[in-house]
Amino acid sequence: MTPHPTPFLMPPEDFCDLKRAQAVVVPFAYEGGVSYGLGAAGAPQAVLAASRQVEYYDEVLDAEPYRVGLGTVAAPLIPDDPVQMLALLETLTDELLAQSKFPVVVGGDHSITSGFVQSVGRYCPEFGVIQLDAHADLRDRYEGSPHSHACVMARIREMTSHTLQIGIRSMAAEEARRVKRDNISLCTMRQWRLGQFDICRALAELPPKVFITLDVDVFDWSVVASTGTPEPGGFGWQEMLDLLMAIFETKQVVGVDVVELAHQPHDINSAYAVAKLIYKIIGFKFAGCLQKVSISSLSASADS
Ligand SMILES: [Mn+2]
Repeated sequence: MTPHPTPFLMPPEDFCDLKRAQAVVVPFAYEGGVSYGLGAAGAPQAVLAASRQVEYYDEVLDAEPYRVGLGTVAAPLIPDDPVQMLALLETLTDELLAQSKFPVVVGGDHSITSGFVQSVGRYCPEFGVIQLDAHADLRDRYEGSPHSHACVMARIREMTSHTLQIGIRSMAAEEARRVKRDNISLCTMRQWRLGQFDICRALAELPPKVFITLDVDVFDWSVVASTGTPEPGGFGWQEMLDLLMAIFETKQVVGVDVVELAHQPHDINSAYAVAKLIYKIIGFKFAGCLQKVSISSLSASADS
């Protein structure tokens, strides 16, 4: 795999070597599956650029998560055809999962997720998928295509029935019927707000290994404003970090993707929030093996 010339976070050179990296960021700039706003193709580059402003140190974990090894692969040339695009992402994530690395794919639109999940299925005989999203994405087809971003959870449910959807506040009657018929585990934004959804039980019902797909439209616009199909009234920043921390504490998360940032040049906040979110996620994943910053290492860095 080729390393990215300007990797995520720009860690010191030893720490972004792909061979020793435990976490690997994959920029995947595809937007052939969108139905409304454009900008997803520019998102990975904007996130990499914004990541240079993110501090190495995490004040909650009291550690520098990049020290586990945080690499970034070069942005691949992505075919327009959705089937070929999915096959390419599957090959990329296959290679990382085969080396027991923790892949974090930065989209791109949500249609890319089924390529990643396909390879997760190859390495984990049983796994669940947690979708954090404003939309249920359960339509079988949208605008004639089974590969639209509006159908991604329908495709994923063909690979595993163990799914959990959180943050939902926009869906069609066709999708609601499907949720009822197939008894799909789904927490609407309102149920979340009112505390009417038993998240602990829903997590316990999933297999130990899970994949997380995070559509940034799950957030409130005060956190991420630039997204392809925006919906008002989403998750707050700290609220989402607390939910993610709870997931990482109870599940073995094998991979994550963060999709649907639709980068707009006038909005630097959204790309920064996504970059910081990705670094937080990597910190949660490796929280158990991170060394806390000690007084001696602080004085050592002050001397250098
Ligand atoms: Mn969405």
